[in-house]
Amino acid sequence: MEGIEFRFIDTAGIRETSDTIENLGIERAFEQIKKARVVLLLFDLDTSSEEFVLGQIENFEQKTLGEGQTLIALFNKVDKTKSKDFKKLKDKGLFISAKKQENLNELVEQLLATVQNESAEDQLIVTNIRHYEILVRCEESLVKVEEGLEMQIPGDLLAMDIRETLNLLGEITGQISSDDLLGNIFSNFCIGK
Ligand SMILES: Nc1nc2c(ncn2[C@@H]2O[C@H](COP(=O)(O)OP(=O)(O)OP(=O)(O)O)[C@@H](O)[C@H]2O)c(=O)[nH]1
Ligand SMILES: [Mg+2]
Repeated sequence: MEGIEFRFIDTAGIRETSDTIENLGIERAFEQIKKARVVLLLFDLDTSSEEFVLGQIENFEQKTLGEGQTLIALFNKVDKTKSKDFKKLKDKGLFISAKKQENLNELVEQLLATVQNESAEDQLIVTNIRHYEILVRCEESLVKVEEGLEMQIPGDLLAMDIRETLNLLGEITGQISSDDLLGNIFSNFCIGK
């Protein structure tokens, strides 16, 4: 969707049952859920009460899902329930009809939004080799700071490593222009006249 690849995994339906085989399927469903970035929790509106649905959503949010996982509740079969008004579910998920393909564009939008948020927050891409090298050196000096803290070395020595990190970051943000930086520019770019 929009050039982003999604991999959907269809699991067994989750419900209380004493059937051994079905329970194995449900166990597998929970294993997949643990690994998912987005969980689509699909309800059959035609046969579920609002209280049941709300309870399940809360249960998932509090007990099943971990950090960074997004839950999208889907209330399916709206084509069959046109006359009913599900007031308590209004802001809790999307009302769709898989069969009649109703409101699926809204689902696509929400899926894309979760991925776009993730890439903005978690996936900073460093495109410049000079920046990359500086960030590697930043990490080295921060590790030194961390080790220094553990060994309880004097503050002024710690400050030197912290200063070093700041200077390095300054080379990216443009706050300092060291000879190294100029050397780097002259060796990587052809600057004439
Ligand atoms: N009216 C209506 N029927 C639907 C809709 N979505 C699914 N169904 C029907 O519901 C029945 C069950 O659909 P399935 O896709 O097999 O449901 P499932 O939850 O995957 O079932 P299992 O794989 O057996 O766990 C089928 O008869 C579908 O045609 C919908 O939006 N509206
Ligand atoms: Mg199925």
